[in-house]
Amino acid sequence: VSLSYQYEHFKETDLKKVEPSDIELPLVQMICEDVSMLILLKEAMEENGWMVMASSDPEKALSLYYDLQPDCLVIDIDFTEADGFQILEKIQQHNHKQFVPKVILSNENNRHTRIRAYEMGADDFIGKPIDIEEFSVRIKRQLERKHIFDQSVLIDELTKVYNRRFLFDTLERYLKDLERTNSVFSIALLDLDYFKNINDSYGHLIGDKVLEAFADFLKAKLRGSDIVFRYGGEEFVILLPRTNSQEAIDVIDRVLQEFKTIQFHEQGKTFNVSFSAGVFMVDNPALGSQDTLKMADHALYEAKEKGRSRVHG
Ligand code: GH3
Ligand code: MG
Ligand code: MG
Ligand code: MG
Repeated sequence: VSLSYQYEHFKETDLKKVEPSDIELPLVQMICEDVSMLILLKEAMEENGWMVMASSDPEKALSLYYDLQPDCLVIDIDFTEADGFQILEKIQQHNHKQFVPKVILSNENNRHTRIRAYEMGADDFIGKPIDIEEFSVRIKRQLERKHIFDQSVLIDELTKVYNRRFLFDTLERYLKDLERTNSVFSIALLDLDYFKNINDSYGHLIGDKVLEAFADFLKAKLRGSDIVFRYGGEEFVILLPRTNSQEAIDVIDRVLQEFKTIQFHEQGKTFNVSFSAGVFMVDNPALGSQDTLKMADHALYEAKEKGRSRVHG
């Protein structure tokens, strides 16, 4: 009883201000043939609180790069056998939409090599001998750039929850996991009721405030593992990992019962807001992300049809 109380308490107070991306430490991948330097730089970076994945074998490093999706890649191009630039070239060829800053280290700290590195897409070039302190600061800058990029690409500006683009990425990942590990999940599509009336009565700025408050409320009331996305206008999606249909309906209904009692005060008037939700449990990996959303949308339609302010599964 006391454990579950602590968990309840923790999730309501502490987790709501923490974005998933803040919980994870930055991951730096380093490729370098010189093992003593590799160890030196790895230790320096770990002292900064970053995770470091280091390897001296270019082929292994490449496959690790795709598996781990690091936040920064450091390549020492001074290989005795291989052409270090080829590593950068191969990575650039496979570059999907992800942005990963790449830092080149080399003994050849000359104009020609630097230009070649930048032309091939390097974000920074550090000549040897390496000053550890300067190295740390320069990597830190790259990690900051990566963080800012991820935030701007994945987060909805108004509500600060994840955006639609990240929903589809995440959904694809969940569907792959389902195929591999059989881990079912549920998806909920939430749509605020009569939202147009709020805009019409109080103006769009107040409408925006309600959307922000709703997103904050969802983040505060859901479990840390549930992820909130803004799907569009006044529609939100929640992904509930390892949650069956009935559990998901119960969770979303509990949120609804609490949310609709909140009183918004504006222009001397008081109003309440409710939402309708469609819940769908995903246990068939053959469904694509579009179909998955369609199923949740059908359920939402039912909830609206049956009179709104309710959850339909
Ligand atoms: P119901 O869902 O219950 O059927 O009614 P509704 O009035 O919520 O539905 P409808 O889809 O007709 O209207 C949604 C409104 O949401 C229309 C649009 O102007 C408003 N809206 C969409 N995005 C935003 C936004 O970012 N800010 C504000 N203030 N309003 C928005
Ligand atoms: Mg809508
Ligand atoms: Mg509508
Ligand atoms: Mg609506």
